Amino acid sequence: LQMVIDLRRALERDEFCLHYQPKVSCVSGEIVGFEALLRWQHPTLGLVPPDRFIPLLEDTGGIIPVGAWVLRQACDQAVAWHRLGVGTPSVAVNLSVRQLQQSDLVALIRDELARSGLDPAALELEITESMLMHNVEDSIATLDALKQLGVRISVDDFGTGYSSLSYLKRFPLDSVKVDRSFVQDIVADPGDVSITRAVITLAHNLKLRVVAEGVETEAQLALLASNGCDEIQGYYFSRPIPVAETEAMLLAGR
Ligand code: G
Ligand code: G
Ligand code: NA
Ligand code: MN
Repeated sequence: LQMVIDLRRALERDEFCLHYQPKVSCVSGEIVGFEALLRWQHPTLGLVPPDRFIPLLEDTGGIIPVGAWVLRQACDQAVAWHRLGVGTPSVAVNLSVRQLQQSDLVALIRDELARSGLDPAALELEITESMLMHNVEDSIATLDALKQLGVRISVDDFGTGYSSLSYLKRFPLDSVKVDRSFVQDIVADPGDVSITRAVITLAHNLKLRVVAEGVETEAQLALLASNGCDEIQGYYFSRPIPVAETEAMLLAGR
């Protein structure tokens, strides 16, 4: 597969970049952080969407060096945001299951924090619910070690797996991201409102913040905010955008 060959060279050819999507406080309306999302600018195919190449990176093990690159870029970018003097937005990095199993993951993250000088509390690691459940005891051990670095940990795509929130109590978590499949129909579907409200209540009882993903309309935002959701992410506020636009957005105070 030509794409696998191209993907192997993409890192050294500097073809990856990160786009960033803001997370916004439901209370203040301010940007509290950005999620880093990997993009591949292929020399002839153009911008390849992540769902076409991230599974390939995971299968080939390429996600280990690329994931390290993402982490480095994201830490440096968060330091750059802080230097703008407009608050302290956090940066969220997605981890793949391979990275979570990587024996030197904790050392890698510790080293990147030290190298970049980023406040560990400004780095958030997003781990999907299904990844956590893949190997529970190992996940707990790794997350405990990561947590000791002072970083924050978020459960991504929450609600799509089989775990219950009470089960999640075993992991040292800071927030849950309600999957966008629940947010999508929240205005029309009372069932999805009930689920989301229950998730928010339980998460708060466990001292976890709640982020809703995929918010596209004002009506969705209003419903989430009135039910106590802490933060939102989605096209309603902004699509994932290139670095230069994040800086302009922060400087504009929006
Ligand atoms: O914007 P979007 O199409 O970028 O992202 C698609 C999927 O790719 C999401 O599920 C997201 O979690 C995943 N993804 C994006 N960037 C990264 C990354 O840097 N590492 C990993 N492991 N997954 C990523
Ligand atoms: O799995 P993860 O939560 O990391 O996925 C993030 C993905 O969701 C990215 O592909 C991103 O582009 C996409 N996304 C972000 N906001 C919205 C939104 O409001 N609507 C839709 N449909 N997708 C979104
Ligand atoms: Na994510
Ligand atoms: Mn998600």
